[in-house]
Amino acid sequence: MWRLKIAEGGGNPWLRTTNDHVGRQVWEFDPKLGSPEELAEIENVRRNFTNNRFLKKHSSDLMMRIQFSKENPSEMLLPQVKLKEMEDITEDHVTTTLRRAIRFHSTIQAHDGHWPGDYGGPMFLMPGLVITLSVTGALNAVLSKEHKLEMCRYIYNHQNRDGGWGLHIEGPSTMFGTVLSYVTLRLLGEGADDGQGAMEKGQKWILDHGGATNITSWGKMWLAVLGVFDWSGNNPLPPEIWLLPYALPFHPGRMWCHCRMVYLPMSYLYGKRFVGPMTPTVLALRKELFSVPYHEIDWNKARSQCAKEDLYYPHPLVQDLFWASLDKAVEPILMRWPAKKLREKALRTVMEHIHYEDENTRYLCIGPVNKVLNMLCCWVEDPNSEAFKLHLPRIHDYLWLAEDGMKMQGYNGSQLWDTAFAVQAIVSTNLAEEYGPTLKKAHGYIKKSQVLDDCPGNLDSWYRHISKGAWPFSTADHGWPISDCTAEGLKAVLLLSKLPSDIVGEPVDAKRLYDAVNVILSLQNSEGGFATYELTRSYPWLELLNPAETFGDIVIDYPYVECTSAAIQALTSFKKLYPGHRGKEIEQCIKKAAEFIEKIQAEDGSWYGSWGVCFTYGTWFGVKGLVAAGRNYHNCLSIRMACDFLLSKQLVSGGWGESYLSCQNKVYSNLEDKRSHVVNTGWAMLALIDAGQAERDATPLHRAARVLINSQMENGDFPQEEIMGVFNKNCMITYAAYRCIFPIWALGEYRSRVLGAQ
Ligand code: LAN
Repeated sequence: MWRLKIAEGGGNPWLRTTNDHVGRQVWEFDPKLGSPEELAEIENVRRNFTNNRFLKKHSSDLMMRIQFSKENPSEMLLPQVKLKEMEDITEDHVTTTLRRAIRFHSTIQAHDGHWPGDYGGPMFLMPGLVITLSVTGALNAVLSKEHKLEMCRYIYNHQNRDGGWGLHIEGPSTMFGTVLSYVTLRLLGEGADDGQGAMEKGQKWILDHGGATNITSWGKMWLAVLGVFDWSGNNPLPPEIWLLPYALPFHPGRMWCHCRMVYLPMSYLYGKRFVGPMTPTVLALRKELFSVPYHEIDWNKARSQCAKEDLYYPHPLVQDLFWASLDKAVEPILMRWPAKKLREKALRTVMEHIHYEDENTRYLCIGPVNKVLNMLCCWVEDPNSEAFKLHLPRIHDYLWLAEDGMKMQGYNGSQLWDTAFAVQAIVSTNLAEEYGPTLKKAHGYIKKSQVLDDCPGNLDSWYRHISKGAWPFSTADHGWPISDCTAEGLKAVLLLSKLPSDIVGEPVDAKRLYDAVNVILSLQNSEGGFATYELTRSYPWLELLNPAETFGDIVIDYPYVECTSAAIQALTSFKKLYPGHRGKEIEQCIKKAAEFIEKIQAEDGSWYGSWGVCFTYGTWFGVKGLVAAGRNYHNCLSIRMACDFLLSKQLVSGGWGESYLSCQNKVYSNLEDKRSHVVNTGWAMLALIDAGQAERDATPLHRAARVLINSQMENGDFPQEEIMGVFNKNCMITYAAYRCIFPIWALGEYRSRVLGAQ
């Protein structure tokens, strides 16, 4: 049976850690575990998922729930509340729902204090891992047959009816998703003819849509590495770009760190034209993926081809001209003596940056894409290197198991983020003292996850911002500082510091809070907004050079409403408790940040959320930031407009339900059949409560609270509905903990601020 292990390194000498692996979550298979009943229960949830997979594309994180319900059985359950149509909500209804919800949520807290959970969603991540493991010959050493079985299960479970696969689990089929999923299944041992028709349907989708020459640029790169696409069919990514002066606006050091960190190893592989070993599967794939014989493919044309299903950000003409000139004029020179010397130097520089990133994330790397690319580069540099060995055990940090199978996650987890939110949600209910042990453990997790030092060396030469005092999104070992994670972490510990320490544990040292404040202040851009990990270092026109057809807004780190609002909220809470520390600067910062938020509000009163779906998320942050900065319904037009906007989107049912299409199209879109969603309903309620809706007309809040109360399931959990996270405008990502956190938080505020319960 599979087991989720928390905060363990298993004594592996190739695992580095700064804090005893706190936050680490790894699934391991132990054939000795599991009674026949337990195994039958697991089979049952798997079967249910598969049978309903076209109706409900999102799994419900049941493997973890089954395990935790055994490890932390919940005490007596209070009776479930179901409100009848005409029945008024009483404080009792809300309190009972909250107690049941928090009790349930406490049973899925890990012993190190964080809330583990599924952070899957994108379908293009696992292929990179499997291709890397295949070409380095490490596939069988890293993945057991149970791993492979679960990975195949996952891919089959997410095949669309038309035979293709999407960019993410809920998306329509794309060439990127389909070719990479198909290739992954083949590398995991599936035949082109699997006997069930799934592989044939996948192949048919590919050929019907013009074959794999139509895959996106990232797909072309992966296929080239595997040996099923010629490197000349890829646009050039010369590593020499790293040798240019930083003053140039397109220097990679100025790019968004995720973009920079992905193109760094890609430029190494391109510069080397690395191709893995020819195997029978590789040769077979050359036949399966294209509609013309492999040797007849026009690679020069292939460079700029892309299926229309994949085109979210079509290359502007200037970009294609740029690639053509690099390909025809620059690259041929760089490949020959004497410029070849420069190439060698550039490749060495690139490798130095790769090693620096590996070392400073304990081989987790900033994300799943550069994790596997860096690992591959380390192997290409030296197959027997220590670096490669250090990479291997960290693969498991990215793999998650649910009833739909094993997936690769978008990060090594969302540990700190979910824990900081869960704390705020529980404290909002005014029932915090009933949940001392849960809060104390969570407090411990947040304390142990703060980043205590900057990266080593001269930060400028590594293009790194300071980290000391920051909170990461996942674990301290990952260690990349993020503006809003720092802010949410700080908000959570400040809230906890106001509760009795014998209940929630000792507060964080003031010195450490000052460090966090320092990080936040250092991340404000001159126009007042906050980006994600770093300051905005270049201009939006650089997006013209975004080569990734499936993603928007990836080239630079833009300021966002979420990050800016979180910074304001954290700084205002801090200022109240520590008025003497950098008071003037903090005040200035908040003022400019609030003005920025007002400036980026849309005409209809909404804010576009870039990291959650979408206008309900953005508007929650917009309102919350402005209210924290001292504005209110009466003195601020922005807040009034935001309330009108949210109220205009409330569904007849009383809830809100927003589709991922909002993100792509930047137009508010309801879920199909106008279904409501507990997470959107939570966000909208939180925004309205913050904006003082209760004083004007509490009816919309009562109606929304009713939806949340009635959605609660028998065991206190809430249902997993549609996917609620997003990145780069077009790719969705799972936030499994949100379905508990936001109903608790919204009902918590509703209880304490609308019903006025103490
Ligand atoms: C994340 C996860 C966390 C998220 C929040 C903190 C929630 C947000 O408020 C700021 C942006 C941030 C840090 C974020 C950025 C984009 C990430 C890193 C991700 C959504 C997780 C995965 C995604 C990453 C880019 C996926 C890899 C794909 C590439 C296109 C490189």
